[in-house]
Amino acid sequence: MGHSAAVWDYRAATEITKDWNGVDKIVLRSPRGASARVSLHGGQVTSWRNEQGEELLFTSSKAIFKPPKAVRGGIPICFPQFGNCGSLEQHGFARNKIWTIDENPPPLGPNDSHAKSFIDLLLKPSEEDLKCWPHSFEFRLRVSLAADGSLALISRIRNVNGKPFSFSFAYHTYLSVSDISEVRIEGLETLDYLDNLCQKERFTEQGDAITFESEVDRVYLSTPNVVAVLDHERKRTYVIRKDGLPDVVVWNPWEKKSKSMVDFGDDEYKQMLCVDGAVIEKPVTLKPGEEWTGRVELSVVASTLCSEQFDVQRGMGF
Ligand code: TA6
Repeated sequence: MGHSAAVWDYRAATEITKDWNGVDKIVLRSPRGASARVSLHGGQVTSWRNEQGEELLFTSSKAIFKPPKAVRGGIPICFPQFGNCGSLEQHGFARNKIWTIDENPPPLGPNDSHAKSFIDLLLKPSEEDLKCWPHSFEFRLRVSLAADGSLALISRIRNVNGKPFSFSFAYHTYLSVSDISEVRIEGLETLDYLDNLCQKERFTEQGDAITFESEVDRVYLSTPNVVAVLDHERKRTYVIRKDGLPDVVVWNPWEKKSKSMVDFGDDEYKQMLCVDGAVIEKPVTLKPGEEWTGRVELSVVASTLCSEQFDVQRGMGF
């Protein structure tokens, strides 16, 4: 599409179609051909493509596209919990609910970007939901695609004057990588993490970039607001900028666990890595009327840049 930015028809930048199960899906487009797709099923980003049309998020070839199972891939929204057991599903119910389009969202903050291709979604508990999680919340999610193709998600969760409640949260982000053994993460060095493979015991990461030779399932704590995932083979680096999300989940199931998941190919662990902006160690507590905001921005840069060159001080492009 040969639009120049000056005449880009932003109305065409956001279109609504139907998903695999007849649920509305929103397509966001940038002037230079990048795109993102968001399903009202779970408020889940199911695709994010660069200007060359390359898919940047992983979705399993065996994903189950049947509610209430969450689609294995994209960016599932995990709320009101992540990784806990108990009466709720392990990663909460938000990703298994049908969201609505929020026609009249309250304005975002002055620092939030006003990308012209965006969608505002809303999730509120049904009477049924209140039986299993008795808290009156409003969850507003803005997904936006900037002119440079970066993808931003802004979650605003408000306690609608019910009793105080606490929650944990994650943008469960399945990144597409060429070969997990050629991938490293920069930005989490020397941090403490909880290891889900050792009963959430606390360890300290060593001093250099994280690489992958076996299953990894960790929650890194008190992390910096910029983390880089370097895909050596594709000479591509994902830069994850976040705000309000102190923790980072890093997960690759490796071979044995891959074979145990029906909605995941036996060898697919080689082409994916979850790096999730999250708030897990210290759940958020909202008093009546209070609101929490969690932002993440995903962008891709050529890996010829070393991490010091990432524009860490660049404002969040929200
Ligand atoms: O820490 C990430 C994790 O909790 C893993 O233990 C694994 O369960 C992964 O999330 C996948 O979760 P999901 O609910 O998407 O199957």
